[in-house]
Amino acid sequence: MDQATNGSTPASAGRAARTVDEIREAIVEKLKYGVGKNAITASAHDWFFATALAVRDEVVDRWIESTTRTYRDDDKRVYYLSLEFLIGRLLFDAMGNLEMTDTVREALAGLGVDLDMLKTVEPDAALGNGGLGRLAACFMESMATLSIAAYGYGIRYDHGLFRQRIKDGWQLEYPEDWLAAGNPWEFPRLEVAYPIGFGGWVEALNERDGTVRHEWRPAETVMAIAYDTPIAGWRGQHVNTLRLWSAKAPDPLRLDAFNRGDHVGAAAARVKAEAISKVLYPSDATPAGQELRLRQEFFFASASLQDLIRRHLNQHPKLETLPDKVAIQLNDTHPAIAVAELMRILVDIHDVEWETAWKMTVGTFSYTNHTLLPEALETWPVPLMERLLPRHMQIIYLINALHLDEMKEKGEVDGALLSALSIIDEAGGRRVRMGHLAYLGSHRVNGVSALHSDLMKVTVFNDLNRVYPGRIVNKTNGITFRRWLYQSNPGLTRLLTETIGPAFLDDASRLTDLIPHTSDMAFQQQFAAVKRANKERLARVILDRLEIKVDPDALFDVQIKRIHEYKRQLLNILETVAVYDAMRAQPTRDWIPRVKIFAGKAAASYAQAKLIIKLANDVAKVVNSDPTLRGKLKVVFLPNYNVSLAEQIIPAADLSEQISTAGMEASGTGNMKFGLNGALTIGTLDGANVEMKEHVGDDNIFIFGLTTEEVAKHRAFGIDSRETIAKSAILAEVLDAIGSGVFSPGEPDRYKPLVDALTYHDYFMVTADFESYYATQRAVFRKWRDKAAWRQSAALNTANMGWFSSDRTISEYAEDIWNVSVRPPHG
Ligand code: GPQ
Repeated sequence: MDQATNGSTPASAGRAARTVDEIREAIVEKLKYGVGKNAITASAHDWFFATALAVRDEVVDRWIESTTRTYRDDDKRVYYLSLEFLIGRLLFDAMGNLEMTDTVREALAGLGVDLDMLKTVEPDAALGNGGLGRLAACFMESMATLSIAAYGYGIRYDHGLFRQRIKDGWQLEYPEDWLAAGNPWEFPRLEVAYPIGFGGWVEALNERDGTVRHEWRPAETVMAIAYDTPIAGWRGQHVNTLRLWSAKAPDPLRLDAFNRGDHVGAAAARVKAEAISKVLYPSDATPAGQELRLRQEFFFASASLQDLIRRHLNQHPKLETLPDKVAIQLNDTHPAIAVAELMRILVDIHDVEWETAWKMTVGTFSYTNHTLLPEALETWPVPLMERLLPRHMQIIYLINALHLDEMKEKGEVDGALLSALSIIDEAGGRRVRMGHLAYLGSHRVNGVSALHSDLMKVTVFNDLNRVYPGRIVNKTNGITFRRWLYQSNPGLTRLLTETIGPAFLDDASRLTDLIPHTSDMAFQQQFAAVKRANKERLARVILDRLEIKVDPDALFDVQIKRIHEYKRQLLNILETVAVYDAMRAQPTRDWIPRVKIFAGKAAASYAQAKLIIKLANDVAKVVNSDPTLRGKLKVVFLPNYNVSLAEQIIPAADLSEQISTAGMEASGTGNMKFGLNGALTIGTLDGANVEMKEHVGDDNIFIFGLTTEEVAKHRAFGIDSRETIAKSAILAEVLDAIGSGVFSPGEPDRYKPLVDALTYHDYFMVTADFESYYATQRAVFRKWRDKAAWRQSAALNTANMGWFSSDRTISEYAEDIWNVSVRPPHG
């Protein structure tokens, strides 16, 4: 791919690129002195490690340069605080961005080692659940690409998102162990350690000048230890740091207990302290789980603030310049406690006067909201906050009192309005609304698509938006094209470079240069050949993993994402069953061969979502073994969905399913990845689908279903759908089949919870949208039959997806929110 980008071996950042011989030598040296092996004893993993270390050296040179430059130029720094970074594998990211993939491949080939085999050895860093975490990873890459001096701050979980196995169609969760064989990318900074307090009490000290100073005396302390991973931008022109915190007990052992023979008890305090960075998203089904989650949030927020303030004071005499030199982005409310923690640090530790401190805080923070779903909006019980973070609770009360006083002064006297504006939710047990805290503590609050940002203003933040107008802005999400096009689809990247030249590699908006070519038959054929090759590759993966044979000429219809009722995998399954019924009824019609591909994880405690996975697998079992279909329909559920699997599936997709209930998907980012790789979208007018439709044009996207307003009306009217079902013969037959055990022989009641939910309280409007979805799927087929029309639309999706580059998104954050300048990459 590097050769495709440039023709000759490129020289990044003004340095001479390493030759094949030099890289080979470097790898062999790393194998010997970094890993302690030689070519005879080395395993695949050893080769991976040696290669990663050799590549890492190249990154580190640029990393140190970038850090030095930032310091020298006194650049403003951006801190992205996120409880999730779903970064996936890093070897191809680093090699690709340093434009050394082909060189490394050749160097390894000379040693008899296959680079593509090494790729599969690297574990997937799954420090995130889904879109929110992957967005943070794309943003890290784009911030480096645009030479923004940025740090990612998060938690170094020992165990990322669980590994999913499908047994008899059911999801089983197993611990994931990404660090088991070591991590070549990280630099432990054991000396960068901050104490993080929990519990205890607050001491009020009377000062001589009559004021009162508060000092928090925590009962418990956990140390936060830094681990740094360099993140290189495109063409290696800038490298940033992802700093992840690991929890460590201040004392390794209670020696007295150990000597008494209590060998387990001696380690108890340590186990409790270190639980903080043990696992991503501990289940919050229990009070202990909830408390651990809050401890995680405070742990990483406090460590990050201590670290960035130390860095600021190292370089600047005054703390007051913080908002000029530092921007902190809160990725959802998970780090929102940082608002109170910064106030504590400023007021209690650095003696900054309250009002000044508050202005500094608001000037420094901004907050991104990623959902309107009420159950996902974080609130913490006041008693828990008081026990775990007593000083922060006081500070939150004071922020709230001053805020409500100001509102009263402005003439807001209505009790109901004031309680809506309050940080404390008084209804049903007192709770702290973290969204309100984040909103008040930020100068900008953003949504992640135009529709979502608009809805924020009329739903969750309706009242706050009225009293603080102009604070909410929109920043439609984006994806990094380096991973989601250049790396994952080298065939298409090569074709694009040959067709329109390499300008789009640095400036995604130049993809529109492709538009005139999309009607050219020869180009269409080349475009289709790339897709076909990607589909053959995916067909092999499916055969290897599931022993299911799929036809690469079939329409690959794909829905891959977290399993959730609002994302409506169920709607897709219902349509699959409808097609199955139709095929069985008329087996000799000229059915278009189709493969339905699903992948995704359900939260371990989400029973309904796990049942949807089981249904997809049960339908697959029945459909795939039915000889009357003659292979014209196949259903595939690929287990253990993760970033690497997405990289294999997306380039092979023809149809992208983005079918959430309108108003419920904040943005979606998978939708953009599919469009970029030349899949057509079937989707609702939800999240960023709305903007994708504007960019690709109505003829190149399949839109169906209720709009947000219609969903609201329907819900107000009632969600009993018996009448809707009765009106649709197809839907009635499908539900009857599922409800009577066609897919669960021997256990006809297995799917009763799903069928009942759809029939009596269809909150997600699956039945209401079924007919429209079914009809639109037929329109998909009509277009598919017209090869030229389909190919042109597919290519137009690629051509018009440039705006959805995360470089565009990050440029907007830089200008409107962070007030930093960007330096685009250049070849
Ligand atoms: N999102 Cl609140 C998550 O992945 N996890 C979360 O906890 C929340 C949101 C997603 C959201 O559902 C998608 O629509 C967005 O595209 C994505 O965040 C990034 O903004």
